[in-house]
Amino acid sequence: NPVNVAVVGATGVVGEALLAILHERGFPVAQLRLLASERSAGERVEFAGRKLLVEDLATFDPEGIDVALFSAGSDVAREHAPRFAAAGATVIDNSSAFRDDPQVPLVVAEVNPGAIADRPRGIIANPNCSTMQMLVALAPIHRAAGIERINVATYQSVSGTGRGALEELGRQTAGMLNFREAKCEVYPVQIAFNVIPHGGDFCDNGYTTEEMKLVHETRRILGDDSIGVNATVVRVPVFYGHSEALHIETREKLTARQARELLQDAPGVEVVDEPRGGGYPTAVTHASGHDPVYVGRIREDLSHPRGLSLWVVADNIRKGAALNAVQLAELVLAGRDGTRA
Ligand code: 2RA
Repeated sequence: NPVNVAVVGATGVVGEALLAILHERGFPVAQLRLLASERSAGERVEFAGRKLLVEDLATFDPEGIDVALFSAGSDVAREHAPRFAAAGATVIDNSSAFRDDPQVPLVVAEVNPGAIADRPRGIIANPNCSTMQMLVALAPIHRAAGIERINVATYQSVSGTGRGALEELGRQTAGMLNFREAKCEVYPVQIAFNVIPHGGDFCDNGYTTEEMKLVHETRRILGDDSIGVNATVVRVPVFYGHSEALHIETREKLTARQARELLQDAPGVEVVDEPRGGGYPTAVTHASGHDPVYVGRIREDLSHPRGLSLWVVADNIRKGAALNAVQLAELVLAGRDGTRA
């Protein structure tokens, strides 16, 4: 049966993708309410050929909302998600606000969908985009051979930082091609024609919060605190699509062929792995605007008897955020009317 849906952060990059994906997937929407900050309230956003009014979150009464999709940052989620849940909505939050909360399941639709059943706070947390794509690729390998250690270097597109970062990359690129100085407002240093080894904030241990998300979220979602994760997060001058170079060590030996076959059958994965120019996935040629997590460059690590290297690419706004949130909402509805997805 159609349900009443609220999208909080409706004017953001992920908010826009949430609306597009709800429509594309024919999510059964009865009433759709678009919520954002006072600054954005009053704008109109398109959904299914209609222009809907964006309302002010601060004064919105969530009574009657069945599913609330939040993509408005941690502060907004902490302040408003509990009141939506208290009013009876199931909240699916894209921020990091509740990812460490034992009373809030942290769920990747293809990896641990059953976890959504236990949500005492009425809130479900969507993992970080970089974790999402990594675990869609690694979960099948972990189940088959047990993963002991993951070394990951990410190449994260600027859309992960938001609309302002997309504009900054565009402005700097055009400016530099016209011999103008690069103005840095969103990033601490120039992003055009550069790569920046910094995502989020710095921690006392020398890692950044973006890197520590990969550590904590991986262990929680795979349910194994013994997995070692060593991450380096890098921002790259790409608009959409995160790429990741993974080097893993498995408990049992897995050959490249076995890994490739596992991944070819894995839900949400598309293997692009040919030893030729273009025989691998990239943000521009494959991921941007599409739903699968693409995996290529699958090879046995020459330096370790049970090592595997692979290259994982996905659209960080779609599968990395909006698509998974809608998939979780579909699972909630399926669970609601008893027909397990
Ligand atoms: C980023 N994963 O890419 C973070 C937030 N989306 O900046």
